[in-house]
Amino acid sequence: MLDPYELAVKELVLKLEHLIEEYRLKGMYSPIEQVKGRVKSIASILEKAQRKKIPFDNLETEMEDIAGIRIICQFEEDIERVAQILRSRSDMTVKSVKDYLTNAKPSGYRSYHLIIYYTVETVNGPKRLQMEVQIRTLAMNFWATIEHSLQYKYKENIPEYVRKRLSSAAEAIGMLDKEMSSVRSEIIDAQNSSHMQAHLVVEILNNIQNLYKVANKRDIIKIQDEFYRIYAQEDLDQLTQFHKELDAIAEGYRAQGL
Ligand code: 0O2
Repeated sequence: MLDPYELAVKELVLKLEHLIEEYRLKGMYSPIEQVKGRVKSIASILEKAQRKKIPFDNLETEMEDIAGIRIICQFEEDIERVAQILRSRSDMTVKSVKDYLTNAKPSGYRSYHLIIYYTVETVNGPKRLQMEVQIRTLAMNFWATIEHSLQYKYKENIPEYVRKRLSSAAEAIGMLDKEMSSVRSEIIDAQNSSHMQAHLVVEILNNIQNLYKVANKRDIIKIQDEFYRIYAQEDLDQLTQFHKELDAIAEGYRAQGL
């Protein structure tokens, strides 16, 4: 029974990781920072079925989180953006939403959950499954991971003093997310510049490597030295300009070759 769920998790993680790559290759900020996925363990499925009195035959319809995807964002604003991206995708349909951002759980848990329908191809043809997608910030995830690990130890009976600490930690996490949001645009600018710089450097080095096949060695060494000089200045504009000039030089050699 769990096989199609394994496939669904693998597919969605791959697709969403590819989305992150696409944003980065285009020099754009990715609202998704990390993606994780899991199929619920059999022990956990049985425990939940017992707790919620779900008959075995109804597991697939009544247990919505047999397959789960967790999307981690840097900023709280990214969560809504990611939810929009998922809503607009043609490979899934949103069944329902649980907004624990505006309505945090009494424990302090905050996250945005979507239950989606997703179809996988199996040897018996297409199979439509339900999956739970949890979207939260890095900070919210930190809190939820720690709190979840305590649930294993204490089950329902987390001691009062620990519960209080967790509750104030949840408030601190909320404030941290707000603080980070207030400098979001500066952080995004800095991250975009650093991704763009890394991308430009790779392109320039590829160009120089290609020039080795066609240009004379003395010219290439001059170009290489110029690259080192500009690279050391850590100036994105100069690097962009150098990249353009190098493109023109490479084009010149290509034309000569024709
Ligand atoms: P797992 O796989 O161990 O994470 P529930 O009745 O609360 O068990 P329900 O009604 O199916 O679950 O939906 P809900 O409340 O949206 O919870 C679904 C999942 O959200 C949980 O999965 C957790 O992963 C996460 N979650 C919900 N509440 C909390 C919370 O207070 N703390 C933490 N850390 N996570 C929470 P499971 O079933 O616990 O399984």
